[in-house]
Amino acid sequence: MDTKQRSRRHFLRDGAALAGMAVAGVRLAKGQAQAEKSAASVAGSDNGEATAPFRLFGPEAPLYGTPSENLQRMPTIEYPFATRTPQQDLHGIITPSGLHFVVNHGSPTPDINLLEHRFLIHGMVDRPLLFTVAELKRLPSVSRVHFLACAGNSYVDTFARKNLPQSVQETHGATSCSEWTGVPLSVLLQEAGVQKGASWLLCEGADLKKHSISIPLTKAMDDAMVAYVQNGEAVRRENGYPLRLLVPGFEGTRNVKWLRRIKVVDRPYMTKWETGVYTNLLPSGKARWFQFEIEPNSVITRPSAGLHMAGRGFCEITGIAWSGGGTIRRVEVSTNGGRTWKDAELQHPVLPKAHTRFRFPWNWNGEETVIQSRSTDEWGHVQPTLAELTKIWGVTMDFWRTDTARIQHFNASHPWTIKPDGSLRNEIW
Ligand SMILES: Nc1nc2c(c(=O)[nH]1)N[C@H]1C(S)=C(S)[C@@H](COP(=O)(O)O)O[C@H]1N2
Ligand SMILES: [Mo]
Repeated sequence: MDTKQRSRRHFLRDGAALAGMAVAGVRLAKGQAQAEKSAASVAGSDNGEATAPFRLFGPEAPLYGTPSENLQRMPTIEYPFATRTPQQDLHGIITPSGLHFVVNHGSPTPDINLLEHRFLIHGMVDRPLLFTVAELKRLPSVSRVHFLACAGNSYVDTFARKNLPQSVQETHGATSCSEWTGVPLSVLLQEAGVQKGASWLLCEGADLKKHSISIPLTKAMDDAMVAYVQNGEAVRRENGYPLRLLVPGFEGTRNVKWLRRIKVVDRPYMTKWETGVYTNLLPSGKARWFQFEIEPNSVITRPSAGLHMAGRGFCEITGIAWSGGGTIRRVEVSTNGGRTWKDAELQHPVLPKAHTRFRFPWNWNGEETVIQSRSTDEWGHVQPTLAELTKIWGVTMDFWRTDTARIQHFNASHPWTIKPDGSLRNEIW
């Protein structure tokens, strides 16, 4: 019997066993058909027959594997070159590289030749240095798990798209977490010899519009790195191949992709991205700016808006928490619209400046309710509710709703409403 026949037999036998299970059986069969269809197209089968999934195993497997289930990033409305992570479909704390969110500021991902790429350190240094990627890879390296979050995460689409159907992918899809490997920036700066009086770095990418931004020297000497690996393999092109700056815990925009130049300087350079865009103009006419660190944040990823409750009874509430300030110490969950809070369980490892997975066992009684989470980091900073954040910023609720406002560093506890019919909605309003 060849593999094809054997697989078909198993399929028939299992199918027969499931036939007795009314609803679940039908669903599974449907899902299986879907999986076969996508597997068939991945494997290049021309007829898509029932044995197709088995062609992905064994010697016929593609040399570079393909995902078993076809999850997808989704495009955003604010940038043409931006996509979001499907948080509702992910487990644990690592974001698969192919699902890491992307934000390009108006430039397409550059097609950089590995051998031709150069990285320059100059400015207030004793010895300007020019590296090839191979030369960087000869230097001492480190691997660390860190989240990367756009400062616009958890706001932009939450409010700007208020009339559209929403999911956690839209509201919180601009944070992802990877194991990054690279050279500590402190090693490179020590090699270059930073001169007295230097206090900032101007960092520049090789994209068409040369994204550039200032980093304080103290942070660069602390835990920043020039990364060339993401989750064990070369950084994805859309995430900065062949080199990206990683500034753990700092807003995404400081993490320059396609890094080609660091100039050591004695002041911030007031680039477009730190003055005009990643700032918050307040009603008073003053602006919040140079806010580097991502504050304590968290969101329930399952169940969340757009998903459907499987029925009343047991439901594991799960989600992610993160803080640029360091390690998450505590996550609390409320299942009654914020009236009372209970501790969720933190899944180990709980790593500094990384996504932390939390779980909370719950029984849904079938009634309408609101569920949400809030995190506390190692500094004791607590993620605020929307009312609390409004107070902290000294604004009114209207401020969040102004269509023209681009709000950065929004970290209010995010509520999902569960309707009696089991549907989940985003009703932060
Ligand atoms: N060269 C370059 N670096 C960049 C950007 C860019 O447009 N060009 N976007 C920044 C912004 S706003 C964010 S949020 C992060 C996103 O990183 P990712 O696309 O790898 O998720 O990259 C930052 N680094
Ligand atoms: Mo960003």
